[in-house]
Amino acid sequence: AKVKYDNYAVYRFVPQNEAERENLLFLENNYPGLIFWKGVGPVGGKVDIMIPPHLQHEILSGLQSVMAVPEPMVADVQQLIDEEEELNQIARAKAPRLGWEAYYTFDEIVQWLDEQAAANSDVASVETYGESFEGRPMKVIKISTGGNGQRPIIFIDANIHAREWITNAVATYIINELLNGEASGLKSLLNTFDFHVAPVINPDGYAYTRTDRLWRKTRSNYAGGLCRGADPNRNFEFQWNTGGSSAVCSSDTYRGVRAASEPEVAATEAYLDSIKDRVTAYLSLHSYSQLILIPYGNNLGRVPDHDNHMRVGGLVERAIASRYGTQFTSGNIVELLYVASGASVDYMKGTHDTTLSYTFELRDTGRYGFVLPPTQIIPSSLEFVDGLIALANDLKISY
Ligand code: VAL
Repeated sequence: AKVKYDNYAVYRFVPQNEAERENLLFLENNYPGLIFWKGVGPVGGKVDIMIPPHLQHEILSGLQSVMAVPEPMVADVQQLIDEEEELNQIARAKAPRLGWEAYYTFDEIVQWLDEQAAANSDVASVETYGESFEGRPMKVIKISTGGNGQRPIIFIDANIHAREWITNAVATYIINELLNGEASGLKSLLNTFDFHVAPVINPDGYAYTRTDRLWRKTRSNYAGGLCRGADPNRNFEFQWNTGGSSAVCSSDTYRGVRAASEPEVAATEAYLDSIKDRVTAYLSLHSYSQLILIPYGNNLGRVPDHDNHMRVGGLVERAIASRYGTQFTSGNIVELLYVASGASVDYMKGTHDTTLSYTFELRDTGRYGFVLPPTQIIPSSLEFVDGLIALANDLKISY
């Protein structure tokens, strides 16, 4: 049966001082019934907490005595989910084949990926580089118009977090533009770069979001099946378990029993290792918050080329805003969000010194959060492509 979120509400808190921050942190660490849409970061940072109806009185009246409690940002999460589902079904009835007016399932996405490679076999191929815990294929499409396997690679991963549906849709949009886009500014980048795009790197989690729309992690078994899954973006090898991840297997940020314990992470690391010297930009797609995030996510401070990441981030911000005015903000992960170790972007920066390594938090800023209506897929994709072109054009100067 589907997991339902009737009358679950999302509240946004902004701690004004360390004491308020500690209160929220206490909730994050001690109330497994709360689902943090956005975890606790610095004083002044937004914290979005989904509270089930049976806990609302207890949590809110407790908080009220120590800090301001706002109106809910989302009053009934199930209503958002139902609306998304309805829009999705209408769009799918009109266009059953994969497109960008609806969200598609894991099986549909990989089938489409294979079809694209077959139809464009002169420039594209799909590699199955691993298998998920439940046996689903880990697939990456590689697009290259020449250069004998020497060109620098722009690598895009998406949907490492299962509920962030917009990310696989933007990833397939990019693939489609690279292969079939007519007047697309993306296509000409293929004279300089190869693109490797892995649109769903958490296949089991994504499949499971058909049952639980807000599932985040993988689906491996822990504690004899009492817990399912680890957070794959807390499970990468570089400085694993150095802050911002949980040792509790039921937590949404559970780091796993060891680095790369998740087969999806081990396989992705191995694939990345095999192309490491050619990857010039690593872009990890997440949602939501409209951020362009710079490693590292643990508390070790700034990467040596932080300033270059900020400079390029600024170019990307402006390119994104030029389409609809959507505001993205660039900055370090810890500064703009929260501490998090074991992310894919840290792995690429820290282990392979990839020139540009970013996490993109796509739309929106919280009105819909993870449950972004499918009508926003095309605008999200168009503005992201504008940003991607700006990023690649800047990189191009060095090739
Ligand atoms: N937001 C991402 C996550 O929570 C990264 C940037 C840390 O995994």
